[in-house]
Amino acid sequence: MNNDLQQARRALYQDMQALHLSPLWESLHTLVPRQPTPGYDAMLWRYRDILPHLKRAGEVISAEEAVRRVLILENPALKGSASITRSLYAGLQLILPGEIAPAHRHTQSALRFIVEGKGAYTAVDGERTMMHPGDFILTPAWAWHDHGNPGIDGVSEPVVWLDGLDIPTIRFFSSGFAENGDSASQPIARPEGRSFAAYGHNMVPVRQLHAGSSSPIFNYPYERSREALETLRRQEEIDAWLGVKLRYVNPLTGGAPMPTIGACMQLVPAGFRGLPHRSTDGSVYSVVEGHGVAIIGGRRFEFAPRDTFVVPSWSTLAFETSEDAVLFSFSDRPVLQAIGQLREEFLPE
Ligand code: 1HN
Repeated sequence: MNNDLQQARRALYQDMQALHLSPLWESLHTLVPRQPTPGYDAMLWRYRDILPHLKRAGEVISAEEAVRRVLILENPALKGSASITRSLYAGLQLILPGEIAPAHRHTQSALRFIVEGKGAYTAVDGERTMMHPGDFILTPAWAWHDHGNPGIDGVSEPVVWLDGLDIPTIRFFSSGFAENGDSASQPIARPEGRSFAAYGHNMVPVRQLHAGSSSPIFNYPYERSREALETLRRQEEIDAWLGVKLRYVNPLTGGAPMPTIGACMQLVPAGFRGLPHRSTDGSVYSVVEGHGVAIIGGRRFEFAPRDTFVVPSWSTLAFETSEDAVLFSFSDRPVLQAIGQLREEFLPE
């Protein structure tokens, strides 16, 4: 290109700046990439490394003062944004015996995946549920929620869970609202176990059907998910990419439990040498049982129980295990599905 033309272009861009105009032709290729460029990293957080810091947080701030005592798992490439992927937030929350995390609600949808400890409950829209390791618990958008740790059966111990929220998604849409409750613990309107009895057994009430866009089940107990995986692994061929993998569903729709977040539980049997797969949803994994390796975009991440790792959009993922491993995962899949952006590939090697 001749010098005059180059100068004329630069001058044009310069003069356009004052009017907040910019030339598409200079950025077209990055705006419309040939394939996803996630712009965030694959990463694994070892529970063993996090726990001492979580314990220290328990010494320096109460749940009451913190409102939520959480260490955010922030993607190193998205520093300062409280994001683990571009659309999702994750953090590890600690509640000590006797503490209450006060009632509030917000338009962000949340999930809790219980990592360690017992004796804590969460209350969601008037119903409490005790939390056990491996339970998948929902706090749908705009549902009142508070947590407490009164202990159970004479056991009084710290309880830790993984929070997953659609905070970056809601920030993207500028649609966030929040309010605090009148009291620390919300009033209880229904006995514990009501929603699971009504919706958790492949049956739904004939009258007074739950309304709303999230699942009426708000605790999917680990006991049930684990048993299902165990039965299937004994009876069925193991998928060469995934092992045995089940998706959590809203029993009223068959779709995802919440509009913005999908979740799965999978069993990867001992000695598995999985084939790689990839999809356009960015996923966060929490290891429930077992040791193994997650090979993400060709990099090996050794995992142990209670570790968390993130698999960016369109990065390949393959598993290798030395023992049975059980993995919980959540992602923005329902959003991608709703807007026609979900693509996945199961690769031959
Ligand atoms: C929240 O409400 C909880 O209720 C946890 O436990 C983490 C992160 C950002 C905004 C709200 C909870 C959160 C949160």
